[in-house]
Parts: sequence; C-alpha cells; structure tokens
Amino acid sequence: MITQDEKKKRAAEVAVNYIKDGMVVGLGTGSTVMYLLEAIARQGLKISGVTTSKKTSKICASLGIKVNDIDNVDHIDVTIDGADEVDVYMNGIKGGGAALLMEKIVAKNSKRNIWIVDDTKVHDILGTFPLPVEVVPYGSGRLLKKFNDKGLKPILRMDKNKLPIVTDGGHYIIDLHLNAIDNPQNLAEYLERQVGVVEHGLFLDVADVIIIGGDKNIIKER
Ligand code: ABF
Repeated sequence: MITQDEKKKRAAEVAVNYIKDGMVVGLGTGSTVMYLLEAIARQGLKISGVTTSKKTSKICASLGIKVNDIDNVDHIDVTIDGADEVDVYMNGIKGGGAALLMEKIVAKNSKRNIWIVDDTKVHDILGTFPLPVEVVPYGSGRLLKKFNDKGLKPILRMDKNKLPIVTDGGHYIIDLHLNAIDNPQNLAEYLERQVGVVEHGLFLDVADVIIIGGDKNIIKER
C-alpha cells in the first residue's frame, strides 16, 4: 500500500507530460502541485508560469521557474492544479489552501484544466470536504448568521492565533460543513447571489482532465 504522498507524486509525474517547452502554464497551489513544480524544474522545462497564490510564486522563484502576471500573457495553454475533493462528474471542491479565488480566475482563463489528486480525494458526491467560501471581511458576521440560519453549518476559518485567516486577496474564508451537496449547481447559484461573497470553492465543469494518483493511476477525461 503506497502512501498518500507517493500517490500525489505519481499524479504530478503523469501531469508533467502534458507540458511542452514554450507553453504558458497555470500553476496551482498545494502539496500535490509542489511535486509538479519540482518535476518541471528537474526536467528544465522552459515555460512561462502564471501562479495562483503568493505561496506558489515563492516556490517558483526558489526553483527558477519563470512566472508572469496573468494580465501580461496572451493566453494560458494549460493549468495544472490540485483539488480537495472530486466527484464522479469531474466536479470539484477547491480552496482548502485558501487560494480558490486566484485558482478560479486562472482556471477560467485557461484553454485546458488538469487536476492532480491522490485517490483519497475521490467521492461519489461532493461535500465531505467543507466547502470554502471567500467573503469580504466587512459584513462577514452577517453572512455567517445568514448561512447558519439556512442550515449550511458555517465556520469562519481561523489561524493558529485564533484570528480569521486572510487570503492573498485580503478576504476571509467561511467553510460550510455540509457532508453532502445534493445539488452543487443550485448551491453555487445561491452563494453567487449573496452580497459579500467574493467566490466559492465549487469548481463545476472546470476540469478537462483529472489524474488520480494511486496504486494504479487513473486518468479521467471530460
Ligand atoms: C489547491 O489544491 C487547493 O484548491 C486545494 O486546497 C489543494 C489541495 O491540496 P493538496 O494538493 O495539498 O492536497 O488547488
């Protein structure tokens, strides 16, 4: 039985084959993507990276991977990112790393999206992983109450000093502990209508390819 880390590494090593010299590549956030960045550097791939967090930008700098601002590239050929949970319809929940806003901006501006996950992330339906919702700090208390009254079991994400975490975009994260999301499309539309919600972690119809690292790797294509 291989470790979860080994599964992540395997998924990343399959994904790096989708990258060619000269590409503009969206680079995700998280520990699985870390393995991808190491593989890109190890292979000396000549890419122009567009990152999804300050964290990923720092890692790229340390590995010598060239990065560009998203508004300074003509297009993004492919984005490779992790995910916190994926379902059988290739939909996903992202944002466990509090990078969901930049991840969704980069993903929605990419010609192709590839997710790399270990097989513990795969569930029949979404919701086991708490759904991150990025919110403006001003009025976040009102949103917490509104979500609570609606039975969405919201918890404001805190750091180790019991202060609200602040995203790269200067926002808070409210996690919805739903256990199961029967109709992700409806929930996404509800969240998008709430003033103060900047973005949510439901990534629906985004992934074109999902590479699942495991004892045997699985590649799912939309
Ligand atoms: C990122 O991938 C985030 O959306 C998500 O939190 C993360 C998964 O983290 P890991 O690869 O460390 O399991 O894109």
